[in-house]
Amino acid sequence: MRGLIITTTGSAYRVLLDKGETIEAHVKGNFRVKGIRSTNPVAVGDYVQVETLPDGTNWITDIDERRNYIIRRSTNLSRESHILAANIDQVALIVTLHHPITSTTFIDRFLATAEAYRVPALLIFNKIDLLSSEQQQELDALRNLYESIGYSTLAISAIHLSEDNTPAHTLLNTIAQQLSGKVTLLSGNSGVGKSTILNALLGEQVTRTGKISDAHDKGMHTTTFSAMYPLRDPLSGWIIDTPGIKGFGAVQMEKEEISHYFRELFAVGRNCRYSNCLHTNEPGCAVYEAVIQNKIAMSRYESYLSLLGDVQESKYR
Ligand SMILES: Nc1nc2c(ncn2[C@@H]2O[C@H](COP(=O)(O)OP(=O)(O)O)[C@@H](O)[C@H]2O)c(=O)[nH]1
Ligand SMILES: [Mg+2]
Ligand SMILES: [Zn+2]
Repeated sequence: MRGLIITTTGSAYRVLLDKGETIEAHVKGNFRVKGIRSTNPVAVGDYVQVETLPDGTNWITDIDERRNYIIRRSTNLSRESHILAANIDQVALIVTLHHPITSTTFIDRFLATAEAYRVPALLIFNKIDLLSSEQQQELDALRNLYESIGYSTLAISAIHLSEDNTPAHTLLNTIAQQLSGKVTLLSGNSGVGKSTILNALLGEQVTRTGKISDAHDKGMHTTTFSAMYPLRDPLSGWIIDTPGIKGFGAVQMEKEEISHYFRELFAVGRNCRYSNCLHTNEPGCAVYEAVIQNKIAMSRYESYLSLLGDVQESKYR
C-alpha cells in the first residue's frame, strides 16, 4: 500500500493511504535511507510503502524519492540531522514587529536558507492590530523592501481572521489563495501566531494557541511532533506545522556562496572586480557601493555579514 506521512511523533507515524484511509505505521530500527544521516528515517510529507503483518501491525518498508527535504542539525557541529519535512512547495514565515519582535536578521537568515533549499518563501506579517503608527510605517517599509527583492508578503491580524463577512475574512481568502494547491511549511518564532493562523485556516481547533502551547512546545525537544493538515474544500493543498522549531536550521554553506542566497546581493555582485569577492571591504566591490548608495538595504547587508561571520567562525572552531 502506498501513502503519505501526515503525522510523526517519534516512534509512530500516521499514514494517509492512497485509498483515503488513515492508519498508524512503524519503522524498523534498521531502516535507513541511503545517503542521509538522520535521527528520523521518515518525515511528514514523505510518500511511503506500507505492509501489514498477520498480527495487524503496519510497517513502512520503502520510501519514494524526495523532491526536497528540510533538515535541522542537532547541533551546529553535529553531522547528525533531523528531517523536518519532505516534498514541500513553499515556506511561509510568520513575522511580528511587536510582541514579539522578529528581527530582520532572523527573517533574512530564514530567506537565505529557503533560497539554499530552492524553496519559495512567503512572508506573513501578523498582529498588525497591535502596531503604533510608527510601527505601521516600519511594516510598510519592510513589505516594500521584501516585495522589491521578489518575495510575496501579506499583512494580517490572525485573531480577526475567522470572523465572517469582514475585510479580514476576505484576507483569509487571500492567504488561502497563496496556499491552495501547495504543500506549505509554516514557520516563525514562538508566539507570532502560527497556531492561531492554522486554526483560522482549518476552521477548527487543531492546535492549541498561547501559553499552553508554548509550555507544550518546550517539552517537545526530544520527541518532535510534526503534522500536515489538509486545507478545506474547495482549496487543495496542505499546511505543515512543526511546533517548537523556529526556522529550518542552517544549511551547510560555503562562505563564497552565501551572497547567492541574498537575491539582490547576488544580482549586483556580478559587477564586483573580483569574482570571489566576499563583499566586505574588497576594492571595486559593487555590493558595498550599492549599500552606500542605498540601492541595497543596510539591514539586508548586515544580515549577510552576520551569516558570513558565523560561517567563517565555524570554520575555525
Ligand atoms: N493582538 C493579536 N494577538 C494575536 C494575533 N494572532 C495571535 N495572537 C495571540 O498571540 C498569542 C500567541 O499565538 P499562537 O498562535 O499560540 O502563536 P504560536 O506560538 O506561533 O503558535 C496568543 O495569545 C494569540 O491569541 C493577532 O493578530 N493579534
Ligand atoms: Mg503554536
Ligand atoms: Zn563584492
